[in-house]
Amino acid sequence: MNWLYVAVAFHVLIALAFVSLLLYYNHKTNTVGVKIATKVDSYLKQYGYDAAPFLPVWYNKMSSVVKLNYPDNTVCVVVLSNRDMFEKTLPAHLASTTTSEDPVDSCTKYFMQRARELFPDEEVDIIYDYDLQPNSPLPLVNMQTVGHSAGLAYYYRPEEVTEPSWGDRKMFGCSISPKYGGWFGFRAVLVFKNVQDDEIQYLSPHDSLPSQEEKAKVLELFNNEWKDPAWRDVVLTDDMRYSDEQLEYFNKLPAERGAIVEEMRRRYIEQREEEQRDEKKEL
Ligand code: B12
Repeated sequence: MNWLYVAVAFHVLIALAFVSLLLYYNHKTNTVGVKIATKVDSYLKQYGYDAAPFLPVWYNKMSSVVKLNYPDNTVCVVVLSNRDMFEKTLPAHLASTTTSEDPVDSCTKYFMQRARELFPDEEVDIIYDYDLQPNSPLPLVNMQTVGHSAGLAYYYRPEEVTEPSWGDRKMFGCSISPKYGGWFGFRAVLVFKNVQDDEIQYLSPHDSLPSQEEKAKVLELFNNEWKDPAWRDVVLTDDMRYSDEQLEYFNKLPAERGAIVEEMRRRYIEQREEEQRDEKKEL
């Protein structure tokens, strides 16, 4: 009989240990920073944006020149755009606005403000990829290092290549995501100024190009032939590639993008009118 009690007690203990582990794991993965980023990501996903959390302390330890001036454990969320932002969201945005602002910037601003409204009780600063420091060519935040510290995209820096073919030439670094390759753009950082997270775990980004040769190759492509999509294609992401129109748009200088924008706006309005005519016919 005694053995029966011991066996039951033993099983109860195992079950308790298992439940505590589950609770601990859930607590560690469901921290306030993760919850906020998940809420932002779930809302923005339908519009072609992805979001992930990071802390200033992670970013500042890496970023040697451009610092984020917030307390170490302030919850920050980085947002990038994927092909769907341009293909699905931008046309409707173009048809609904007459702003002279850069269309992608205006569209992103609109959705970042909607994302901020999901948190009416929080104070949220928004930093855009194009925001510069006062009287300086330096950005307010180095988006590629942000992407690396949030685990979204590995930032390949020229300093990582031990025997560079380019010698002393100044080279720019390039971020590659395991999900999108190079077919994405960093857009913004949301800083939740009054929210601190001491529990969130740092997740390092996946290094899709582990060899020295691959690292050197992507940097050569990005620096020598950035209009050619080869650097974006170093990781296979077939259904995430930009359309020809989107690639052409991002390969042009902002001042030269007007014709593409007008064509997209015209096409969207025409499509909508056609859909409305079809709906009327069905009634
Ligand atoms: C200024 C700028 C330019 C300038 C100068 C480029 C440059 N990199 O300096 C010009 C006009 C030339 C340019 C051109 C382009 N750009 Co540009 N540009 C920027 C911008 C606004 C700032 C870059 C910058 O000045 N960084 C600051 C310097 C100091 O950073 P850094 O040299 O990398 O040094 C950092 C690292 O060393 C880091 N660090 C140090 N130690 C460690 C250790 C670790 C582990 C890590 C992770 C980091 C790290 O610390 C430093 C920062 O403090 C960024 C957006 C942004 N806000 O970041 C886009 C950005 C870099 N550009 C981008 C792109 C795509 C382009 C273009 C292809 C044009 C286009 N279609 O948009 C071309 C291609 C350039 C080329 N191949 O010649 C993308 C890159 C995306 C990617 N996948 O990497 C960005 C991020 C914009 C975006 N919205 O996504 N660009």
